[in-house]
Amino acid sequence: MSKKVLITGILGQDGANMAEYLLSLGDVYVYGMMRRSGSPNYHNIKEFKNHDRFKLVDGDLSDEVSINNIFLEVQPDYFINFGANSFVGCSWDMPLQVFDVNTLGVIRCLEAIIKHNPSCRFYSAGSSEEMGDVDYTPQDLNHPIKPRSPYGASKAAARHIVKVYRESYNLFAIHSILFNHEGTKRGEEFVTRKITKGVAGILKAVNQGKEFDPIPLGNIYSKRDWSDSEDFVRGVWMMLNQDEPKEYILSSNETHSIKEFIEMAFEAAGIEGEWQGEGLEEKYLCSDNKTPLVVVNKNFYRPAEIELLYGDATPAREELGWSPEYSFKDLVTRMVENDIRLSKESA
Ligand code: NDP
Ligand code: GDR
Repeated sequence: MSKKVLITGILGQDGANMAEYLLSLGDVYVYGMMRRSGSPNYHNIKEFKNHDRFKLVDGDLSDEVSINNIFLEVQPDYFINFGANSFVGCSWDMPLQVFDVNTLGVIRCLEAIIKHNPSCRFYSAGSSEEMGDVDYTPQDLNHPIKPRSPYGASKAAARHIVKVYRESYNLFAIHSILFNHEGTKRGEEFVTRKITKGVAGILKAVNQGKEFDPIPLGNIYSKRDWSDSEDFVRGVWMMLNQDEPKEYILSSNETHSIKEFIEMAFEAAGIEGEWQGEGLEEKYLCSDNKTPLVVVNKNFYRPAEIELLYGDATPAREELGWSPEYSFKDLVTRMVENDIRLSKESA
């Protein structure tokens, strides 16, 4: 029998990748929830927006009425919550909105499930930001929850409430920890996309013999465990289709600094660079003519930073049978090539 899947955050990276993956499986109907906007950006869903097994529905995680109405209209078998205010950097500026969407929003989804169909399977995206100032490496599911940002705290609270609802109402409800994952649909404010878009812009300027501004970045020494979002949505679907609602970490089992990402991104574009200076004066220079490609700007520092994230996804690999297709190098190369292609298309 065909399955109906309701996905929040459909215009974002993971929502769009999950919808694309599910539509490719066949016999799955996907309902993508988007919040109202005067000028919605359909870029991430343009390949399947008019697919006959896909439908957009209007709703907002901060609005209980809309979630209930959508749930009743769709009657989903699976409810995947990828909607969130997902940018850590802005979460100090709007902590109440972040908790409303990322934490209370999860409760609103769970309440709709309890009221209307407790057999609906629920997935909500947890984050390595919950781990925070880490005690040991690599981090596994036993690692203490020590968030360093309002965003991390909002996800940690959501993690606890999903567990409470799962145990209290016997729901198939999962909040699993996802380490950083990126890709060609990544939002432009996140550091990886900011770098790859910047690299593409610099390459275009160089090819046209024009001047360019260097990419301004904050802390280039933090380390992240980066994967490809396309690999993760497969893992999430595997988690949702187990016999029991067991939670798994998804990660690459590697960690790399922002500096390494920068080096690999410029290399993918055929631009050779070298580091010079320290602290706020540190720069990545073009090896040929010493023009700055990347500079440090303290405006991009955060009030509190997580210096190292490095996940252990061994249980997901061994028990779920999940394994990623894309390496760190594949990820960076795909993102750079995509942004170079987009920069050629733009005027
Ligand atoms: P994105 O920021 O790309 O997508 C989030 C989506 O949520 C956006 O489409 C946004 O809508 C939507 N949204 C925001 N507020 C609301 C609201 N009030 N009601 C309904 N929808 C809303 O994030 P990702 O796709 O990268 O991440 C998906 C999920 O995974 C998020 O929960 C994120 O916190 C979590 N996560 C992500 C990781 C990563 O590295 N990508 C790692 C760990 C967890 P709009 O398009 O209108 O802005
Ligand atoms: P993160 O991703 O905070 O890990 O959250 P982000 O790309 O924003 O930052 C990663 C690291 O890069 C440093 N950094 C910069 N970050 C941004 N955005 N812009 C800059 O200019 C810059 N310069 C340096 C940051 O300080 C940080 O150390 C992502 C999101 O997808 C969350 O939703 C998700 O939960 C976590 O990953 C896991």
